Amino acid sequence: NNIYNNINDSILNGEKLLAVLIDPDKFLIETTCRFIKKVNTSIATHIFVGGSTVDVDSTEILVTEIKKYTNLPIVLFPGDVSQITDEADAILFLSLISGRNPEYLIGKHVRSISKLKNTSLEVISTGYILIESGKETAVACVTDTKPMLRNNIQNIIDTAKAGELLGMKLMYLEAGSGATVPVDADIIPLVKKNLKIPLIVGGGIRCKQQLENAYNSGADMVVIGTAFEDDESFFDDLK
Ligand code: 1GP
Repeated sequence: NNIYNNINDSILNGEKLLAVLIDPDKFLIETTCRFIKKVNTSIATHIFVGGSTVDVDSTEILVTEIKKYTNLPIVLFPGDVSQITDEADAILFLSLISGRNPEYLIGKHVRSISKLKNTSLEVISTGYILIESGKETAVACVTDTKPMLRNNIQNIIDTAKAGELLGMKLMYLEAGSGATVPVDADIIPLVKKNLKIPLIVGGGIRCKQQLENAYNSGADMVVIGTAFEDDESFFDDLK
């Protein structure tokens, strides 16, 4: 349980964590060396790999390539069973607890076991909560679920707590990749206050101020993908 334990240790030491999300579907493999060198010299602590729709095998090919250039932990953030590869260090075993689609609550998980049991991946049970963000995101579309309403904060708090009581080890508040607005800074502290497990926040974070807002409101880890994909100089802005 190295990766999970390290996350907890970092939080106990008052550190904030940043995961760079690489979506194999949007990433040019030829740019891996240059991109990962940027990641290595940035404040990033983790590399997440995954996406809502990814070609079979492209995750494994990309993770193998990324590993050549970094010692940072590589964590799968899979949208589907086909994205599981033993080349990574860990997998967020995500259950989309904001939705009511059984496939994303437990269905795909059952089908992943024949693959997972043959890997040495560290499996980290993660509650995944999609929150409305101003436009329909790929994750809502692919999972055929509705995001939780931003103004129904008590429902979001209770959903996160229910996930924790079910034994989930991380809780992830997601606005969706490329979201117009990130998860509301009013929601994050209220969810955090009610949880004992680490809180991840992602979706729509595009500038240093939004990153700091998420940390200051209680996010232990922030996930950023699109802003780095669009402009690699964002790594330098965060120094
Ligand atoms: C998506 O939370 C992640 O699952 C990252 O979102 O691409 O908007 O940074 P962005």
